[in-house]
Amino acid sequence: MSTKTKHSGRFITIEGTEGVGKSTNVAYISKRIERAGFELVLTREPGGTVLAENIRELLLAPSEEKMAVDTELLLVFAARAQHLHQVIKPALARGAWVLSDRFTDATYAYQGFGRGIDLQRISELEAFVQGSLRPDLTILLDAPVQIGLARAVARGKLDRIELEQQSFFERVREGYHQQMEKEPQRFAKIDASLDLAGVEQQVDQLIRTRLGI
Ligand code: T5A
Repeated sequence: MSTKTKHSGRFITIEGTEGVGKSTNVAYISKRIERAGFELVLTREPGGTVLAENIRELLLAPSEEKMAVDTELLLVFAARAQHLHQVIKPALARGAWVLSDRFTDATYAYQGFGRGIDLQRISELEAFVQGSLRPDLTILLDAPVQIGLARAVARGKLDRIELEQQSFFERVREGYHQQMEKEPQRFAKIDASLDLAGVEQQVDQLIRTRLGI
């Protein structure tokens, strides 16, 4: 990882429904940022620290006891509080770039639109945990739910959330679309239904136009 810092850090998040290619593209974007000579902190949610990764395990492991939706919401924000304190804020403060595989837009999409939790409640927790910190750029990988789910299934065993019905992920996708409509300047949408070369071509152009690298 390069340690050269050219100017103040940027906070970039990548979002989308299951299996759309977030991890794959995060690796590609990281290489581009590091090649441009910036210090990059590559991280993910839920997770990104030892404690937050433990919370991730709780969230994603299938369990006989059904997790209450409020428990799920609070665990997601508990992990985020730790992640912000331990990783994201210190990195941005020293001028590093932070690239996170998911962040709070996932909470609006999954817990809000997917589970039906009042968006106002999520917004209150967002303000409590993050203060005014928001991503500078959010890359939304968008594809029909079936395409992503088929990719996730082909890759192997499904976690607790991936075992949800297709209708749940349709609501999640709609949630992302609505988030994007509310904040079009922060979001950039990529058609993730194309093959990898087609997706990388769009990501490439986005990095040039939105990040100037
Ligand atoms: N969650 C998270 C909440 O409910 N609330 C929250 O606030 C937060 C932060 C996290 C789970 O937690 C939930 C959402 C999630 O359910 P995760 O691991 O971040 O889990 O999310 P997943 O969507 O489960 O991640 P995946 O690893 O399954 O999907 P990715 O990262 O989108 O996809 P990726 O890159 O692993 O690719 C999947 C497969 O497709 C292939 C890849 O090689 C891989 O095999 N692929 C392509 N194939 C063809 N064409 C392309 N363009 C391809 N791109 C990738």
